[in-house]
Amino acid sequence: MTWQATVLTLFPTMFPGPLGQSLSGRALKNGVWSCQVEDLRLYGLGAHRSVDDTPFGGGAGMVMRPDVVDAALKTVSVKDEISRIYLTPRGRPLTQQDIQHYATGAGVLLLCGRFEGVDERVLEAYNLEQVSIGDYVLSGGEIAAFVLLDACVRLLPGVMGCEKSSVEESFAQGLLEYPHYTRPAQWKGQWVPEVLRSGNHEAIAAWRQAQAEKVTQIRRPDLWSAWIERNKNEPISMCKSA
Ligand code: 6GU
Repeated sequence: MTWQATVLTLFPTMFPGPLGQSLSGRALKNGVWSCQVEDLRLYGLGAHRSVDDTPFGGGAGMVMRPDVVDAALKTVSVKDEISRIYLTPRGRPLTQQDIQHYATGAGVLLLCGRFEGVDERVLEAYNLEQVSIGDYVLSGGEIAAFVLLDACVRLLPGVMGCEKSSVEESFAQGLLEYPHYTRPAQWKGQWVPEVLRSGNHEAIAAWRQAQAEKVTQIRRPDLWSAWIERNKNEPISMCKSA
């Protein structure tokens, strides 16, 4: 069963772009996922295939017309059960939990806006989920679409191999990851922490857990508070991993 990505964009040649490389590229070739791209320009109006217009109420920029976006959404054929998403800095922040939800579903339909945005009425009419990838503004939804798709595709069965369990990595348990080291054991006078060379797997797991907690506390007080809250009923060690 192929995981189905459908992207509606004014820049169809951008896709699959970086996702045609490396692990996601191989998975695409192997039919683990598909990337159907729909050119919004084809639904534009008049001789110039116009897709946008000036905002009611005035102000800077252009807004994508609801009739144009509607025509495109009506035409694309996707399974009923896929998530329909509009990528926008006004959306709810995307989390690893969302990614796991999308990746375990049948696929996603992604509407990429350009200009100032898309007319609100068509977003409501199709009840699109509105999702943002962070608190900064991109010039369009396409790069956000790459981010969302990359994060999903790497979780699809067979894509990542067993390099790393997706259970162990950052955010899966709500903490940032512990630091990594490889050879040489001493580099520019700095040793790899002794415990990691000890062969004591229990001690290594405990050290990594402590490091994960420490770095989360320092860099992400928001994640740390949430983690404390979730684990406050865990007796003695809060170490649940390893
Ligand atoms: Cl999803 N789109 C755009 N244009 N800018 C963003 C974003 C999305 N997420 C954060 N900034």
